[in-house]
This record gives sequence, C-alpha cells and structure tokens, in this order.
Amino acid sequence: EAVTRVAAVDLGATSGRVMSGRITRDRVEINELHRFRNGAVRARGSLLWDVLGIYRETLTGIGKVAGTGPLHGIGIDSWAIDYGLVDRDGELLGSTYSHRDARTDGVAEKVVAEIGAAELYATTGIQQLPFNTLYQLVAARGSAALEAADTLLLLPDLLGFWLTGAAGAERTNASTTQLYDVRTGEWAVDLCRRLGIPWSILPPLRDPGSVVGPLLPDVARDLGVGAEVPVVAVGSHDTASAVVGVPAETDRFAYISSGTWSLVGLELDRPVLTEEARLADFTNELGVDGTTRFLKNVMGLWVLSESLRSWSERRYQDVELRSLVAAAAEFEPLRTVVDISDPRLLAPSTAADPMPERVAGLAAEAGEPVPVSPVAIARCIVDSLAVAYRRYVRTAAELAGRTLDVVHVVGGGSQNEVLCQLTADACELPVVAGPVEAAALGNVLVQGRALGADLPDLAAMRAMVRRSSTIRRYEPTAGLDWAAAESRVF
Ligand code: LFR
Repeated sequence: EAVTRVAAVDLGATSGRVMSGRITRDRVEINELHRFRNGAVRARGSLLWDVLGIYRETLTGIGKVAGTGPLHGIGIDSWAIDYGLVDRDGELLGSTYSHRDARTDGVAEKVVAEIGAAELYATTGIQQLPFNTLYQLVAARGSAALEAADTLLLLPDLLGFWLTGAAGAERTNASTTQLYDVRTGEWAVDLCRRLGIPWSILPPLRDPGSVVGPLLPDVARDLGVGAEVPVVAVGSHDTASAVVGVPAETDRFAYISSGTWSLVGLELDRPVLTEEARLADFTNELGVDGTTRFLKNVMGLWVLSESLRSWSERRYQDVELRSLVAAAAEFEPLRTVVDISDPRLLAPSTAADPMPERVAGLAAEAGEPVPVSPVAIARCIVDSLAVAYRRYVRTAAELAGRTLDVVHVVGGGSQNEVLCQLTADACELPVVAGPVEAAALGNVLVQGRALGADLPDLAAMRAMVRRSSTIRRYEPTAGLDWAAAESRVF
C-alpha cells in the first residue's frame, strides 16, 4: 500500500509542534514528535519573536520525523500577519515584531481617516484588527529596516525560504495581511502606494498545494535527508489548515478554531463584501481550494491563559487550568459578561497591568457585577466567550444567508468540555468537538494531495479526518437566557 509520510510544522504563539503525518488509502495519522514553548520576547521596549529559535526547533522537529522513517514532504503553518524582512542578499533585517506589540497603537485610525473604511473593506475584505500587517508596515514607515528591505516574508514563508532559498507568499496567509486585494487575487499595490508602503517588497503569490522548492543542499545534509524532499506550501495560515481539518459532513456548519484566538465563522465559495458585513466587521480570508473563510476573530482563550500566568506569577499556586475551569462550571452562570474582544485585552499580562484586573475593569465599566476571585474571573471569561460565539455564529449565518445544523470546534479549545457545552447551549446548536490537532491534519492532507494522494477535494479530506480522529458531540441544553446575556454585551 502507498503511504505518504510528511513532516507537519504547526507554530502557535505559545507552542510549536512538529508532527509526523502518514496518509494511507483511507486514513490520516499524526504523531507529535517535537513540541517546544514559544512566546514573544520584550527587548528595547518592543515585543519580538525569536525567529531563529523557532527555526532551530523546526529543524529539530523535522530531523526527528526524518529519523523515524522516510520523508516525502515538509509543510509549515503558523499564526498569521507577522513577517520578517530580508535584504537583497537574503539576510534577515531588523526585528521580527509580534502583532501584540504597541507600535500599531492608533495607526489603524489614521489609515481609516486617509483611505476610508468602506474602501479598505471593499479592497481587502479584512476585519479591522489593530495589528494587521498593513498597519504594522505603516508603523514601520521610514525605519532603516524597511528602507533596506528587499522582500517581506510572512513567518511560514520565511522558514520556507531558509529551508529552500525560494521566496514567495502563500495565498491563505497573504490574504490576512490587509495588503491583498480580495477582488483581483493580487497584492493591493495601489493601496500600498497611497500609504507609502514599498509594495515591491511583496513577493510573488503562491497557491496552497504548490511546491515551494527542494531543500537547500546544506539543509538536507544537516537533516540527513535527500535534497529532493520538497517543502510544500500548505494552507500556511494555521486557521486555513485548521478549517481543512474540520470533520464536517455537509456545508451547513460553522466552525470555531479555538486556540490562543477563537476564529468563528463559515466556509463560503466567495467573499461577502456587503455593507452589513463591513459594519459587523467580519473578515474574508482565503481558504484552501479557493474557498473563503468568512469569520470573526475573537480574543479567545488568551484571556484565560494570561490570567493563569498572572495568578501563578503572583503565587496563587493553587490555580491550575483544569481544576479552575471545573470550579468555574459550578459557579453562578452568566453573572458577569464582557466584550471579550476588547482591544485592552490584547497585550500580554504584566505585573503593572495584570490580565485579571483588566477583565474586572471591563465589567466595572459595563456596569456588570465585578468578578474578583480566580473562579469568578474564569467563569466570566468562558461565559463571555460563549456569548461571543453565539453572536458571531448567528451573525455569520445571517450575513451569508446560510442555515446551520452544527458548530464544529477544533483546536486546543475543543478539549475544554465546559466551554464546549456552553458553546452548544449559547448557539442553540449541537457542537462537534475535535480534532485537537486540526491544523496539523489539514497541513498533512494538503501536502498529501500535492504529493499524489487521492484526495480530490475538501470533502475527501474531511472524510479522512472523520475516520481517523476522536470527536465528541455536545447537545444544546436549555435553561439560561443567552439572548439576554448577548444584549448585555452587544
Ligand atoms: C490564530 C491566528 C489568527 C490570527 C492571529 C494572529 O492562530 O492565526 O487567525 O488572526 O493568529 O496572527
């Protein structure tokens, strides 16, 4: 039997994973061979990524996959939006900023004043997030690094460049930058010109499923593999790969890709660029096989994980995620709900400005009962997430004219049983939770097809995922007034 065996690199803001993936005639299997911690570093007052460290761990992981069997391909996906700059010699220039860095504070407002929100949306179809690549580049205008830059490479493309020497921009990730013209499928050169962004640094676009290139000879030698092993452009935006890994059976589904962020939306054939979609501030990112990911970016479990980090730094030794969430489940429901996507929750928790206090501050400001204990804060966060999911699942369906039967929750958050049940209750729809590693599965499947596996379309890939993974169903239960809770926030 023909077996395709690949390395899938899936990089998240808090951890990176390298999986060996195996595709047989009817199954896809993944095995995590390497996991490492990731996190932005504060240096000279800025929040930066340790890209060389990430690359080193990526190589270690690929080496482990190669060390345990044949290797037919390598694919990399990561969080979106962030990039590195290289000069004409291919040397890395300047710093690789985290999108949570404060350099973009106030920039979006200036760009909107200059270009107009309607035109920005008509061109790019992208949600107004303060850290979009567009705003990062406007913030970097006039910097020495940008002036010396030859090529901008989004993170997975930067790692792919180091592996192969080939520069390009994979389309699913390029579409998140707000520099991509969703109508023409090209870079939004005119928009860049008007904003003084050097558009010539934007590299040629490539489709997911295309081959980036063979490994550079020295890389292949270091890894102990043949130089012919291709790096394959997968849906290099982690959310694009995660949506491939959604085990949907029909097209009447919404998804929540739940990790650091929660991405809540639908898979569509084409973008929705209506005035209603703009006012609701929904994004139209590209998916694999020409699909549109029509979704809302919600702050997600970040708020909970940063709260936990803050408590543990303050020596609440007893606060641990699982027991905290279990205790929160017993706490008074819907006591406090806040807008979990408030931009004030974006920056990492610090001693001077801790995350739990920020959540309490939002409650106070909104006239909600102020949560104080870790359990009360945790309950407020999960309730607020569920309320946001209700809001955006329903809004997405309305804006796209769709009827839904089910909400699929994939990613790390699909393991949070309390949140999954609340999501079913809030959305008044069944939740199908899992797989946890949807992004890695999507990465493996798109590589598999590029390497010859018989996977004609997304439906075939999803059937593979269904056959091969553990999924759990949550039925909605009645009893709480989610509509009233929604109207307290929105
Ligand atoms: C999820 C994600 C989101 C993007 C955010 C920042 O990991 O890729 O889709 O909005 O990270 O890049």
